[in-house]
Amino acid sequence: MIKMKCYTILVCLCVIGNCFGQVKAPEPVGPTPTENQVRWQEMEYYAFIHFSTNTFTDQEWGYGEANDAKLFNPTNLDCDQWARVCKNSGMKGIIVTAKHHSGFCLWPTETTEYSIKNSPWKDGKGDIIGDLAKACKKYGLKLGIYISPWDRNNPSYGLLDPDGSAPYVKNVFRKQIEECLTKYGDVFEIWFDGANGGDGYYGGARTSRKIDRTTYYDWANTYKMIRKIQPKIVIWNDNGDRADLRWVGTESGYVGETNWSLLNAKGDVPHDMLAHGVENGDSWVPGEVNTSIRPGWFYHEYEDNRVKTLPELLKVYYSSFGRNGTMLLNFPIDKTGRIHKTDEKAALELAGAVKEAFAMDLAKEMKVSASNIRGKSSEFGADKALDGDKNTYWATDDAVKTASLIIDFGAPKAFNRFLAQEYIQLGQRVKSFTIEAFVNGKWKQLDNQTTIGYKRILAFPTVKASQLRFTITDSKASPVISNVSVYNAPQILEIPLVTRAKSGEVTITATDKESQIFYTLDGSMPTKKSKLYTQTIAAENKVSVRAIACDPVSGKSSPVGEEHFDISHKNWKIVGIEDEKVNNIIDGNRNTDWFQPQNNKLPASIVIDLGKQQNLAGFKYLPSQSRNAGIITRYQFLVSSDNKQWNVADEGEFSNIKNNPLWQIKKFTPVKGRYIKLVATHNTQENNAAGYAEIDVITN
Ligand code: FUL
Repeated sequence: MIKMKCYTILVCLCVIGNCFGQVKAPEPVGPTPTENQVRWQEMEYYAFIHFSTNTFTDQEWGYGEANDAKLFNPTNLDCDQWARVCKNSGMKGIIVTAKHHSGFCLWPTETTEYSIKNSPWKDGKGDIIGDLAKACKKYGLKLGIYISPWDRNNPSYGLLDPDGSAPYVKNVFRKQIEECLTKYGDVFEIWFDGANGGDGYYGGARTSRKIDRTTYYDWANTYKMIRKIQPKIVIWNDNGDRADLRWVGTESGYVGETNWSLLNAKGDVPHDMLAHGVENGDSWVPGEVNTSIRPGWFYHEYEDNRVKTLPELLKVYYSSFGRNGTMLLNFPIDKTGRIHKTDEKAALELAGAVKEAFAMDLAKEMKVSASNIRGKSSEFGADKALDGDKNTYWATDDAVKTASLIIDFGAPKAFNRFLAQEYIQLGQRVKSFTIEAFVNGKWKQLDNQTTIGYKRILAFPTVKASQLRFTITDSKASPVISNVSVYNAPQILEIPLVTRAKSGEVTITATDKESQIFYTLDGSMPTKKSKLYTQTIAAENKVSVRAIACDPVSGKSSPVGEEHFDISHKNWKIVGIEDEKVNNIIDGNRNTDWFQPQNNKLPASIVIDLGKQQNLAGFKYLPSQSRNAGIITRYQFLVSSDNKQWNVADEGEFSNIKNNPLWQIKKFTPVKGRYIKLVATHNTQENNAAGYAEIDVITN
């Protein structure tokens, strides 16, 4: 009898509790983010700034040559301009290459003479990190620091004391970190690049030094020091001990559609884990998507017309923000010391397009119902996913791992974007979900995806419907959804693709077959009054093609697509290789490629007969775009008039090509020649493969 009374009392208490929202919140599931990681994730979008001696030597990786310091002399450096552009672009912070691989420091460090102290800029009395810290404060941006562990200039880099400790780590690397983290106020993120190449001018001598990047830097103690100085910081590291953030395995600007903010604390992290995380990982290690607004990380004048277009930047946006990642977009500072106007324009255009796309949340204040609500409590109701409050959420009963939400727009509404967020403080749970539209009396599936995490944004063809159903089809535990929103983003037409075949014929294609294409051949900006593209264009000489795609119905135009072609390959012949497919290297199609025969050893050469003498001022190499193999890292480029007497026109490295396998452009002192020879001496895998998508020349 007493038991019955107790049970009755218990049930009454639950009911009363229920009425007063006393239903317990869900317990966390798996690893959860630290406060620092939540704060970082909510930044969502911030800038990289690459600026160093490389800017003045036109390199991607400086060799650490002492003389380069004397070249560092920006004529109009303005950190306020950097901060203003980033702020106006909607960014929340700036991570600056305080020290890149060359070892050159942008602040008057006590650890080395290889810094702006010994540059002509401000007679060696400048402090760029200090200037940027002030500019960030002025514009309400957070400051981040990139310090390359690899230092191609420092004499002690890579050496060990008899006790096995590393004098470079103790007396240089950690001191540099300490200086940057103690002298410039709060730092939100510190970034340790994973590149540890080998050769450099260590102490002035051109040698190669190899280290084990997982042990040499004694990361555990380095992290301890960092967290003591800056308790609110997050650490990004692609070297050894797991840090707070992970690289996503590419610099192309995307993370996997399936993206768990989880890794295992120990063990290797192959590319697949970088791209997708680990579903049952034991540590919270979210992905940061880093890419440059241009092909390179540092400024190169020849990339002024290769700044990412709006469609390309939007693709990065949806493939980073929209896939539970953050977006770290790089601006290379130009030789004047400012963000180039073309880069600024591109970043502002992206900000405008994003603002327009997400201006109106069609789900806000709409009627919403859920298939299950935790404890039937209003505290976890479906409306909590639509109230715009990041700290309230729709939750289901513990035993309910699949559930759906139906948003009723009242009347048919056009929409093409869906956004969902998990309340990640309770762990990342959702494994798969679908979205459907109620059209003509039945549910039509719009998309079927996997993870959500901090934020997932889906883009799909515009649909008109009175209801949207969001169904979580599988989850590690009861779902906890803090936000769901729906939008109708305006159409952004893809830029037209401009290619030129070996024959010299130029083809311009638009993604949307209904589009009209207008183009110019004189480098001027195309409009709807320009020439209408109806057939291929003969263009055997140097030519600048610019084109736009126009939607005849909406009247909208795409951003400008452009290509600047040098001499055509019409009379080119590859010498001494029977395989017909070798002509893929000069067919003008970046999606075809050719590889040296398997049994060939490096060094391996490609000789091309240009058909007649040319004034050569450089060359271009594009590695295979379909296979991560045979990517040349070190080369020799020779020129000849008779295919007998050869002269070396250029030699060196394609820096960072492993992470950035794009066009490599090399200029050299002009030389006349009819034959060219590209000799591959090393590749990224240090084996004997050499692959090519395209080889081209630069003439003057
Ligand atoms: C890479 C570096 O080698 C590039 O130069 C650039 O700094 C990029 C962000 O990381 O590992």
